[in-house]
Amino acid sequence: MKRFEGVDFYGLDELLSEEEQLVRRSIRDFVDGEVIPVIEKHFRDGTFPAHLIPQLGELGVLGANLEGYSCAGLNNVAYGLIMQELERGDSGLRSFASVQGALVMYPIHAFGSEEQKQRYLPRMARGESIGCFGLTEPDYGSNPAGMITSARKDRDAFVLNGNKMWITNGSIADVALVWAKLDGVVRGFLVDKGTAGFSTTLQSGKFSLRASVTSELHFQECRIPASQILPGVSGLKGPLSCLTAARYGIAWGALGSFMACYDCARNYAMSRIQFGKPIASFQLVQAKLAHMLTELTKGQLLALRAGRLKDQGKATAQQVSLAKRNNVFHALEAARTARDMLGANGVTDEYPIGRHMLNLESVFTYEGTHDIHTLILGQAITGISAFE
Ligand code: TGC
Ligand code: FAD
Repeated sequence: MKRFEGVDFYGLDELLSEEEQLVRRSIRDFVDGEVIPVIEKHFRDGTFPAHLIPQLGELGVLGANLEGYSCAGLNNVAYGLIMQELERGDSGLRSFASVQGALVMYPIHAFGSEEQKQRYLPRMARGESIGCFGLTEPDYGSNPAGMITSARKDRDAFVLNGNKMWITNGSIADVALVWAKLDGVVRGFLVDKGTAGFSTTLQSGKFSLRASVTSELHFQECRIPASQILPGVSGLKGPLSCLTAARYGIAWGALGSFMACYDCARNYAMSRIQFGKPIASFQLVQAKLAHMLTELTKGQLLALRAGRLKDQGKATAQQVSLAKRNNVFHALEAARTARDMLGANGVTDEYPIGRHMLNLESVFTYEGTHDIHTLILGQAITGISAFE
């Protein structure tokens, strides 16, 4: 199989450290060797390649940018490059890693008690325990502030009631981080698999992220020890700061899908003959490739700068929104263009483009829809919130 060599039109590799390039190489090789050979079948069958989880742990992918507790402690650019390479394989694999690392391990690391950190983080870093993040509800997606799921204190316990929907990893998770209102204030609760009153159902019928588990979570008088509340945060900024961590990874991840589509379309255009010539020789086809490469390069610059700012502790949530919004939009646009460039072959799963294109429809919607990020930027520009 041909080794993927990346796309670097602007010499950005010169801005990466040796360690960052090594990390990227190891995940790139893993994706070429272990993911790409099996992913189309998983997508077709609607199954998650769970056999890869121990290797993700060994490679240090899970919670890679966290310090201590068996986490790799990499910088945010190396972490971003990991997300990029995983999503070049499949958005479902990157989703798994995003949820595990940014949406469950990060909040335990940032807001958990020492006992919670010791109990959950090392096993999650090794891939021995899986997490899911329950924020979205059937009636509250873009507006999580309205959530209905509630918690009430009862002696030495909290009792949860409500339903969460569209939860990645839900049915395979050992622990669910569930956001619920306690006396009207949003709080995070760690609910272990098997707790009485907690059940999950698999959501089927997806044409997108088929190689990823998506579930509903149900809580009915679900009683958890009082020690399972995240002590370090209250209010909506708890879940929203997790989202900022995950959206950063998605800004990089989308570049992986983008590169896979660009690379495939370019190779196809070079070898597909019509009217006696490779289609790559036609000006309209070249224009499509030029547009893709331009947007890919701009997206790479954005992601790299966001990573350097994050490493300096200076990246704002609004800057992350801009990068997620831009990079996912252009990755999806490129996937659709690449699909067109392959003609009828673009609608088969002999090529990865259709799968990336369908996956990116979810990525466009989750972690804040494109329009929600537009409004976050609108507020940053004008100082006026469109949500109130
Ligand atoms: P608002 O009044 O603006 O803010 C409430 C409090 O939160 C703070 N805050 C943030 N903190 C950290 N990071 C952010 N991005 C933050 N945004 C806001 C804010 O400062 C405030 O703090 P305080 O101390 O004053 O209380 O909240 P709002 O209710 O007006 O909502 C704003 C809005 C609409 C932007 C927000 O609700 C939003 O982002 N909605 C989108 C929901 C979303 O993205 N859901 C994703 C669910 S998880 C998922 O999709 C996983 S997919 C699997 C995968 O990742 O692969
Ligand atoms: P809605 O909020 O109903 O939005 C519908 C449309 O209305 C969108 O176009 C939106 O942009 C638009 N809209 C909404 N409000 C406004 C406004 N004020 N102004 C203008 N337009 C507006 N959630 C989790 O908590 N955990 C997970 O692990 C998770 N994984 C997911 C996996 C998949 C495969 C998918 C598809 C979703 C996942 N989600 C998860 C849920 C995801 O975060 C939500 O789907 C997303 O936040 C949007 O919510 P919604 O689907 O209810 O759409």
